[in-house]
Amino acid sequence: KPTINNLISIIGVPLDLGADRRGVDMGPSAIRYARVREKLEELGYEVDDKGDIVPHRPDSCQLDGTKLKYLDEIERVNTELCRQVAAEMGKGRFPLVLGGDHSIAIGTLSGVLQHKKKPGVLWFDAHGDINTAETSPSGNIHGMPVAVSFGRGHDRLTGVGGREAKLDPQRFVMIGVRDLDRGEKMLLKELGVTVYTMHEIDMLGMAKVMEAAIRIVSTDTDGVHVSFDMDVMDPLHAPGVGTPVFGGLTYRESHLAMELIAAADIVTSAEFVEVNTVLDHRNQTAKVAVALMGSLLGERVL
Ligand code: 4U7
Ligand code: MN
Ligand code: MN
Ligand code: MN
Repeated sequence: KPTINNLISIIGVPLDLGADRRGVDMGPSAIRYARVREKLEELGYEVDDKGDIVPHRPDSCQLDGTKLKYLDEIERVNTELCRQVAAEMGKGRFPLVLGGDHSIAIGTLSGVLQHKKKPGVLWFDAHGDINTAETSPSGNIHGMPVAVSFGRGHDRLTGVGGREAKLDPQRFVMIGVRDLDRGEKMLLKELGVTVYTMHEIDMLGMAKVMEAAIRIVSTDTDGVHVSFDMDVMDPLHAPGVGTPVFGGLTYRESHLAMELIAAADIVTSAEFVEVNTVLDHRNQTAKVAVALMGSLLGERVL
């Protein structure tokens, strides 16, 4: 089993203020309804569901004097998420965070950084999520968590969990990317992040890509975090996401990636985000998310 003690803590974050479209706030409920706890218990884990970190809903879009939408509330929720992730890891438990929009990675990663000095990160996403206030075309904070985790971006976001606890871009790998803004391309190159776009996955195949990715995040690191944005998958397989992009991972490619991470026995925390129930069909995307969690945490056919 990939986790140290077979203990998993589920933390739900029904936040959608980081995205333009409403609906990801129901993600944690949809994932629970798709029987995440039962799946993990079948695999032999002891599961503690900590419930949700509930955001306050502002009456209107707060601009807080900056271009960043809902900065106040997103900072508050992520500060609390950071605290909870750190507390669970402090008890030797594996945090499994359910989103919610991807801005919650700010809190998850800063929580992980309270315990791990040099974690590796596997970031599955159609997008780079490495915008700053200066480069963002939308002002939506779910497009910024990667920049924030490297210490780039608004003070109030980089301050969550402390300004010193930041990730090393050398230990960060993106997989499945196919939609980057201008400023994101520049920052990715400047920082030297490894990016396996859909092109590399087509050329090499998922098995080879994951072999290389796993080598990077498990060399000279003290843990690995998996951040899985459901929009990395093709909208055919995961229609319930806020920002769908054609040409994504198939059902099997995403499972193979999870299975290879499980086999490498490296993962110490994970989050699954951006399930949008309003756009989903019969909870399909939440069910796929739960199936992927199973594979990541050691489920096998035989
Ligand atoms: B997600 C975008 F402009 N790059 O910054 C932006 F295309 O967490 C999209 O990956 C961000 O879903 C998508 O608003 C954030 C846009
Ligand atoms: Mn994302
Ligand atoms: Mn995305
Ligand atoms: Mn999205």
